[in-house]
Amino acid sequence: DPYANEPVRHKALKINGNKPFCAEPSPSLLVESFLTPVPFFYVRNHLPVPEIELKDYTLELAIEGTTKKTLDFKTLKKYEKRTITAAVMCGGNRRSEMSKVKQLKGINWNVGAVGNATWTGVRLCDILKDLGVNEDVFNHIQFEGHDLDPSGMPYGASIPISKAMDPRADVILAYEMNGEPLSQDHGFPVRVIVPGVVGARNVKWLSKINVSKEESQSQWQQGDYKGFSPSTTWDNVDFNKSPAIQEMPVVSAICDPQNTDTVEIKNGKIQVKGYAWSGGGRKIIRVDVTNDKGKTWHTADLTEDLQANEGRYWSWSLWNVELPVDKKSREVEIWAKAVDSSYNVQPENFSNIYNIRGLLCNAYHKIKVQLKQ
Ligand code: MTE
Ligand code: MO
Repeated sequence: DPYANEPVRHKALKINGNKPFCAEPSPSLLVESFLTPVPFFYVRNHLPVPEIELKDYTLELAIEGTTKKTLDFKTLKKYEKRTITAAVMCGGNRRSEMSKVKQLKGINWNVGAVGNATWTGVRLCDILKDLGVNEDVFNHIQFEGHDLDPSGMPYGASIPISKAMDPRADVILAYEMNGEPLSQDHGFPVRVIVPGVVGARNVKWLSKINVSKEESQSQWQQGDYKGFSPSTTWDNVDFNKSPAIQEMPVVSAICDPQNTDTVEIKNGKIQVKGYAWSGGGRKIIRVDVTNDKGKTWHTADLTEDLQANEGRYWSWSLWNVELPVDKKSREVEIWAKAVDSSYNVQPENFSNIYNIRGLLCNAYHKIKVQLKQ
């Protein structure tokens, strides 16, 4: 069993799949702190977790498949040390809500396939500059992981070279998460953090960087993590016709209370908390919440990364709001939607953004709670 030696995980994680391991924290736990503690940070593995000893770790640097350099961990750490705060979100986060529209394929994530952490490591742009990469000749930076499928093929993904070479894009080869060496599940000893970009490109257990004219040819870049029209079916889908997801759209979720909870009224109000985030470094400028199906919107208070600057809002924002409720009603329906700095807003419902893989699930979050009488 290739999964026989998997790491021990915290009991608070709700398991969505065991082999490979996929798990998320409860929504209320998720919004308890601005930085997600490592044991509660969602895990999305596609393959068995590789066991790597620091002394054996190597990172291969290649151009069009030809190895140019091999770095060991010590040599990698000689590049300037950088720390960023960034959320990582799976492309399938909130899939369980989209699956109510129509059947789809994928892990049944609730709202917890996201976490916010500090990441310390070296900048990818520094390594590529050192390698003498000419931005005009190549188009993509491909990554491979040390995790292998049964045929020996590694997990792989790629990002556009413009993203990889831009110092302000803050793409990091991270060796620490929240100030500690990476845990085994989150990519020990080195993973890529591509802030603002779908989780799938944040390759863990990084083994190789390949500079290329082409995208990664992996299944996860070519045959998965792409969006489609609601009318596309498994019979007529053509993966070649959709681009791979990179930057993520604006999203928010209500985390506390949760759907079907019973909540207490205090001074005629109920307290509602959640998170909001947008891809591409776009800032969350507002979160609107309603409990009368949009007749009245209440603006939430935001907790955001005060260190972030123009176009580099990689962290999520946490939000909270007090909603005035009518004591006579037993049930309240709550909706939340976020707005980002490009004035992108979330779509109102899932039916018009449904896709067969259940990705980019960013419609209004809608829950129903009971009022404690
Ligand atoms: N990297 C490798 N090597 N193998 C993987 O299975 N999963 C990807 C990405 N990087 C994956 C990977 C996906 S789809 C996501 S959402 C994130 O890692 C999850 O990161 P986390 O487990 O640290 O939360
Ligand atoms: Mo993912």
